[in-house]
Amino acid sequence: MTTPSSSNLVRAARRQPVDHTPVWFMRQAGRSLPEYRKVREGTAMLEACRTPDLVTEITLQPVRRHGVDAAIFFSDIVVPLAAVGVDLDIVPGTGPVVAQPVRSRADLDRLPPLTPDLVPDITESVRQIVGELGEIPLIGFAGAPFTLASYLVEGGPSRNHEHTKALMHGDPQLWSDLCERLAAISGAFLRVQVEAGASAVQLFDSWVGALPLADYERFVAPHSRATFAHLDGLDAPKIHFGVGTGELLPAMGAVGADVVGVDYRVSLTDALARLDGSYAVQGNLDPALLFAPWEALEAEVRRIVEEGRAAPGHIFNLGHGVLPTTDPEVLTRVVDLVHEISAR
Ligand code: 1CP
Repeated sequence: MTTPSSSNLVRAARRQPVDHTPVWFMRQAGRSLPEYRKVREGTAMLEACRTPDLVTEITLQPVRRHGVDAAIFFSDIVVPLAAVGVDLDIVPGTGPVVAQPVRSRADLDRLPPLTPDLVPDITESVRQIVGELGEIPLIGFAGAPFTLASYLVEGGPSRNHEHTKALMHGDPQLWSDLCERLAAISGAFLRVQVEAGASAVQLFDSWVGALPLADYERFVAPHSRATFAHLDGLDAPKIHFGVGTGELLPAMGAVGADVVGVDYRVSLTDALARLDGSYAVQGNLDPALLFAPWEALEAEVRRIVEEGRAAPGHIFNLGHGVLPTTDPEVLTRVVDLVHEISAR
């Protein structure tokens, strides 16, 4: 009998043999789905993330529709920050906006630890989802310290991360103390999800590709490692992903990941050479190619599945999230194609 922990997704993550290449999509739940837009009507994003029946429905929608090999928990990387009391909002069309940016030592007082009693709804949502999913695994997730810090320090989405980099280099001790708190918060958020039944986790360091390797090693890696260490003793493989991280792939694997996410700027073949066979990989179709004619898209999917055969484990995904205007029928067709051409 298949269980979530013996599913193709978990097996690929553990570099074990699979029946077919497992596939899921970052941001598979969300605005590309009419059924998502319908149930979200009239509910703000952060409120939706804290309402178990809504979280359950939205998490399951892409599984029902596309037949993907995993669900990803419907939430946001800033949910645990809001849960510890940070005054922030997710503004439609913009993203997370923080009322008072974190830039001084006194600001750290606004980042107390995340204890499970602050997020009973997360436990309830995960349990409910896992009950509905049966043999399909649920991926829990959190934001990595650098990416969370970038929202807190900048006050919102940022192109250049100038305040973040200025703080990192200008006051390394404050930076380190900030990231230590964020690692504890994110680590606790991951742990709550796994203890409630998530079968794997993904740590998103979406914007860390903005850093050179030396800065990554010095200012980021210890804190991402500390985040993953919160899962010690639990049996859930760890996926680590960021955008534009071609130069950082081995360093990102080394913080404790089982699977390294690869964006579309680096081929899986090149990524595998850089990773030296030590990790499974996830990726890496350019989300913009979902808008190309089917023949062109099909050729790319085939190429990626083919390149993934050389990996010790391959989870098919996009190189970043589904764009909101994507035709969801194309996503379903990609799932079917990946399953068909990778069947063993
Ligand atoms: O009202 C809405 O529908 C808001 C759009 C939206 C959605 C659907 C946001 C705001 N977040 C989410 C859900 C979400 N966020 C998921 C859902 C699960 C799934 O994949 O199906 C996940 C995994 C996230 C994680 C997240 N939030 C990341 C990491 C992933 C990535 O895309 O790199 C990041 C960077 C965020 C911040 C965020 N939240 C929302 C937006 C628009 C953004 C990005 C803003 C920016 O450009 O900085």
